[in-house]
Amino acid sequence: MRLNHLLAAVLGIATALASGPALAGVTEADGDGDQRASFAELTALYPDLNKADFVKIDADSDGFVTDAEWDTAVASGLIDTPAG
Ligand SMILES: [Ca+2]
Ligand SMILES: [Ca+2]
Repeated sequence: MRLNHLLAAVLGIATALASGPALAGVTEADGDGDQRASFAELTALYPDLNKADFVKIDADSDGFVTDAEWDTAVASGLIDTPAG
């Protein structure tokens, strides 16, 4: 059904818009859609990110960064957000 595809696309855009203003962060980096960003996914988007910083961002040390962890890291100044 075409309509379902269109609806899914619209919902996807709405979700992306609602996820935050300046910084998409985890959502943008999440290549496999599991709502978490692995080190590989994050470095694909932020090549300057090093493992030490990733470990700091990954507050519960499960090897993935969630939106909450990312927001906390941004709020605490751990992540240098790109200017703009
Ligand atoms: Ca992912
Ligand atoms: Ca984590």
